[in-house]
Amino acid sequence: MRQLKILDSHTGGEPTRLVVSGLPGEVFSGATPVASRLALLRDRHDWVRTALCNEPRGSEVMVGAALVEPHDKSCQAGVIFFNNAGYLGMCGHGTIGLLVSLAYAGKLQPGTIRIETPVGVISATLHEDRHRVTLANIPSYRFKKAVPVEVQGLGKIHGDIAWGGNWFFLVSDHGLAVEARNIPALMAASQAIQAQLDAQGIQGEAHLSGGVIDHIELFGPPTSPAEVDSRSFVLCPGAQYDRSPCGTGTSAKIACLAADGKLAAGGLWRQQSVIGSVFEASWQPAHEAGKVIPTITGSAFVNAEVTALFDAADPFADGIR
Ligand code: PYC
Repeated sequence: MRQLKILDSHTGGEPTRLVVSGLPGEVFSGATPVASRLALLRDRHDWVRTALCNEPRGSEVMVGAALVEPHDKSCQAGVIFFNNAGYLGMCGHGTIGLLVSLAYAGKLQPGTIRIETPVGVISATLHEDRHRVTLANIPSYRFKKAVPVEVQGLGKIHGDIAWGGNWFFLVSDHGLAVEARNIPALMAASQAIQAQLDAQGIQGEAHLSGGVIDHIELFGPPTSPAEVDSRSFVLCPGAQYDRSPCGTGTSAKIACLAADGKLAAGGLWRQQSVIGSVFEASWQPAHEAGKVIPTITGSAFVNAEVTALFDAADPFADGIR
């Protein structure tokens, strides 16, 4: 019987389901770059994603992570992230979950490792408490500022288009309270914005993940300005919202703050999620002009160690597709 060994964790409330063994050999093997193995996973072995992120074993809130050998010899690990809708370029909360899960499994000691992702090499540091992780993301940047979009129910809103490992549309003038009790309205508004971006062909740069903007961020004032700088709701692909402040989304935010001169290199930004969890963020200049290297710090906790079983007689062993 096919089996996948899994460690589940959550980072600020957002789950990560890490496949630690059982992947198809051609996906796991470091013979080719991680970016090309994302294509192999998607085109030949998509059952891994659907089995873990779709019902009945998973759900639309689940983010999966396939731990693979790196091809880049400077790296100690490779990872491919996915969810119920498809594949992600990078995932910040998932990287934090990855390191904490590896530590739980006895495969990682506190310290820094380099990780090959489909969109570039990142580094990540496991702190001494084995829950806290700081990741240095891929070069992030703002592509366009204050793009106007007419959205039914919201009127004319404006969004920045920024890359933080996925493409984001960052909106502040939506007029909604960014609070947990308002999640249904935030979902509806962000999905309406997403639909307009799709309808009008508003995109990021095509050479990065095809340019498709598939994350919408709605910002609001923090509940406690002494403790955090901003609160956000993040719509992810697959019609779910991020329970964490979203690592790649916070990277996109940092890139916009840096571009606007609102956050100096090395300055601290505390981004709060709609459910109240917090990432601490900062940035350093990247080698490429106009880009920054965001650093994101958060904590994760392992909450299940599971063997996924695939009974040949089960019509939904690979998930409901
Ligand atoms: O933390 O980068 C992130 C993320 C992306 C999608 C869900 N979480």
